[in-house]
Amino acid sequence: MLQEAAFTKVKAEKKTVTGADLLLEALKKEEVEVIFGYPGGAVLPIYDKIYDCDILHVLPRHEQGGIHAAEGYARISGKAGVVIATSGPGATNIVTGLADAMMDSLPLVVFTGQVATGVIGTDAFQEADILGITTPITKYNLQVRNIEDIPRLIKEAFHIATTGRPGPVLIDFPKDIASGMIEPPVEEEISLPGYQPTIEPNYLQIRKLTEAVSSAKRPVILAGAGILFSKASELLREYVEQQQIPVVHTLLGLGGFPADHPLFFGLAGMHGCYTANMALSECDLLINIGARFDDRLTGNLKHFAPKATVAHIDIDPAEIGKNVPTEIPVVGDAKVALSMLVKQEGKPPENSEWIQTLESWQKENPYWYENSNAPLKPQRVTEMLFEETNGEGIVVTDVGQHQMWAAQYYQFKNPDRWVTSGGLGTMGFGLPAAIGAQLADRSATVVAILGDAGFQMSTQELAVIREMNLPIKIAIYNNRSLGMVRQWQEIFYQERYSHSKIPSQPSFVKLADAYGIKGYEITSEQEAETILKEVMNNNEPVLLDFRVAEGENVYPMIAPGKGLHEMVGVKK
Ligand SMILES: Cc1ncc(C[n+]2csc(CCOP(=O)(O)OP(=O)(O)O)c2C)c(N)n1
Repeated sequence: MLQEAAFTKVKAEKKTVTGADLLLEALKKEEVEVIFGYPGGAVLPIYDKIYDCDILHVLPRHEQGGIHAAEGYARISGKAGVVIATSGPGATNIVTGLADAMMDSLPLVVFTGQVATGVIGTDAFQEADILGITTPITKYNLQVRNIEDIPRLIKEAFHIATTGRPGPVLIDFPKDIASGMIEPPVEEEISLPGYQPTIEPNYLQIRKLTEAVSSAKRPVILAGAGILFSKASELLREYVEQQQIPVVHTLLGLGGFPADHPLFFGLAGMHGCYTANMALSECDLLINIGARFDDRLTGNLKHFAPKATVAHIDIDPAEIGKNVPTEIPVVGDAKVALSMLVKQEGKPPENSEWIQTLESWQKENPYWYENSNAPLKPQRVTEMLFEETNGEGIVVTDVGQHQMWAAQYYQFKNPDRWVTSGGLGTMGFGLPAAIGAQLADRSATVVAILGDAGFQMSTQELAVIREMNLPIKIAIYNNRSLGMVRQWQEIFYQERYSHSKIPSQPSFVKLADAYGIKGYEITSEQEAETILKEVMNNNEPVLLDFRVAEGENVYPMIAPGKGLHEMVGVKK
């Protein structure tokens, strides 16, 4: 008996680290600056270690807020956003954020607590099959089964999330794995033979593209978010200036090419500008760099780029030819592809007539709206926010009309200043994503442009803004309605406004006050001018409740089923 006790003691002395220790150690090795996490039973062993850990921990007031904040952080910092949620309801609360990050290729490493391995599958308290639930909406997910694997698995998770086409990775952590003790394991290298993204494109494809550019008369580059992920903005500019190729942007790509550049011809897609959509409709060579030809961009595929040879540069081979037949596929990193393209000896295209045509379209068919002092016009508010921030703010939006006005009227000069939920279109994204964006760049002026309805899907995160004193400028475009839904009902459902009007909104100023944040109700352009001057440059959060015109619509617009050339609401 005595001998056995002594043996147990020796063993106990050797067991020096827990699974949770290994997790936090691995996060430090990855140089994680911030964790967006919410505690609960299954992650208590991890939270007990977080108590002594010097990585900043942000407590959102809802797990969905936490994961959207991590997305905002990832988009601006270029690093993986880190999230922790407990098992069961904590884990299911982050599902929307995972789907959002998957759609918009945002790198996240998400840890969920899980019930102990011995009771998995028994419907134990707060058990949810989060691997089953999230398999289609994660780049990769796994459950830790052996404590000694933790350092390698976490290293692999960060590698997978941030390389190739970025995306969310989820690691499910059973409670006994987090609290179990072992001797510190030997550091293992990652080994992922099945995951080898192609970085350098095939040289022959680069040649083929160069030749196609030389012989094109009406080339256009469609620049997507891949430009931002691969940090290729400078090289894109160099290539465009060398070859004199006009550029249009996708919604998520905004800022990848400077909006004030003479070869920039605007945002394309459902609410894009006339010139960008006509450029895609009339071009003879379309070079897609890092965009995925989604339906909001292409409109009816039967009418999309009908006269063009299509080239597509993408790090994800699955995207090439998925929606649009592609004659020149180029698989690889956008920056590497552009660095190869600028070195090619290729004669620039003879396209001066094409550029003149685009310039005249741009002059004759700009975005337009009828301004008035009151009711305040949301387009004018966006222009004022642009002016007040010199076009250098970080703009984060929610989803709806305000999002489209932000994309149309805020002219991004620089990359990585734009955070929006593009693919999933997630209401409730904006406010928490602004928190993450501000944490990624403390010195930036962060403007959160939100609708009055989307704001109410995550108002609780005002508490984080106050607590951390983040000087976010919250601009609510308050049209007392689900504006984008109302617009569709007006145009496509004979003005039958089924549940899209909310005349009895609460006082957002009083709500802000309850959280200790100063708020203003703004009803005219004059008022907006005075208040913006007062608040935009101070170091405090503020809520601006812009009472904007209720019936304003976003134009131009491409109706579902129509081609890009069939825009309505274009200035004549
Ligand atoms: C979670 C979620 N639910 C529903 C929708 C559908 N939807 C898209 S835009 C919109 C209206 C948004 O209204 P608001 O936030 O006030 O913005 P506005 O369009 O008025 O600018 C709705 C309901 C969505 N995108 N996301």
